[in-house]
Amino acid sequence: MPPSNGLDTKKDFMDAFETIAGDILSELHQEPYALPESGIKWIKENLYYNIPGGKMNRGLSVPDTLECLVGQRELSKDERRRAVILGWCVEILQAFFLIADDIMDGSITRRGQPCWYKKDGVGMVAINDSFILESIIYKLLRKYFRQEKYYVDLLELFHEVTYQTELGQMLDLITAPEGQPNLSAFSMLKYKWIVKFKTAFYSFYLPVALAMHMAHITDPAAFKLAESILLPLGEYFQAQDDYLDCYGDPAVIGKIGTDIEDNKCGWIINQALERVSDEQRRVLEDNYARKDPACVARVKGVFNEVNMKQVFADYEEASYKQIKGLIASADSILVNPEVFERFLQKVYKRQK
Ligand code: GPP
Ligand code: MG
Ligand code: MG
Ligand code: MG
Repeated sequence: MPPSNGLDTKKDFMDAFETIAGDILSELHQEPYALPESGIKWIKENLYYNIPGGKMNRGLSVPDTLECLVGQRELSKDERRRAVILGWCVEILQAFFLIADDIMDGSITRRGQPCWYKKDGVGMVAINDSFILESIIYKLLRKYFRQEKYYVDLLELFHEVTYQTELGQMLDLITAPEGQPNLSAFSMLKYKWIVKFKTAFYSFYLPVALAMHMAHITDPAAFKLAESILLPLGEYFQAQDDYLDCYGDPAVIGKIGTDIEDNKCGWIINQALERVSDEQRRVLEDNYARKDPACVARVKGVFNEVNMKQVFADYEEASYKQIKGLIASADSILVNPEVFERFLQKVYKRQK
């Protein structure tokens, strides 16, 4: 369930963005940076264009999780403020990934506006802009957490999760060579590996693990338990993303799907391959990975013939039950299961 004070939390969260952006820009005004005004303007636009504007589920879940973890008492003002900063660090990591991912995937829109690299005058400067966002995470961690005993844990966590995501992105890309469909290179096993690494660690494990560090949890078994529920939840979340890439409404999801054109080893194609006849498989082989709308339509035609909407609806129910089961059997002494329940409710049957 969302927290009872959900609305205030969102407002607090947005207010903190202004503080963070102010921190970054004012440091750049001063020595040793003394960044020329054109650079200040550019970074400001990078920050405001790319960081806010999403669902902010990942970021909001840091204070939300911390609240669950401390149990009965209220968070102090300082604890909340710092959990919110960590939440923004997750959102900044996400913005860094998305700028780069949209270039690699050749995407057109994101969050209902042109992808950053597609904007007039931006182009490949976007690559460097994504690197800058990554660096800003470490500026903020240093500014707000350097004195904490768990500072190194935060650094190591961000570094490890970034590495995991990059490995996932790598396999996502090399399994999808441009214009060269090879459907026999796909499998559900490979799919599960890709999505665990490219999505689940940073989107689900990271926000919870950050809050756990803030709550001074140190038992490795507690982190393992969190992983054992959040990684399957992340897999289900990415399957939804893949489903929405094909069947979602661009006006609602804020992006135009490219997975079929991009030869992606996604959830729908893998599931369809388990259900097609030889003839349907040939249609997929001849039309997958082609940037021609008629080819995309033929691929979608086969998906419809093998009932992928229903297959996904069944998968969604089965995933929900599976994750409910994981939560029910989790050791509640290690982590309050409400942490996982809130996440599950946020993503179950999402349309965007
Ligand atoms: C989601 O894949 C995965 C990412 C955004 C991680 C990118 C990682 C990098 C190291 C750049 P996706 O392409 O399906 O996402 P979307 O549908 O939002 O484009
Ligand atoms: Mg993408
Ligand atoms: Mg991608
Ligand atoms: Mg996608």
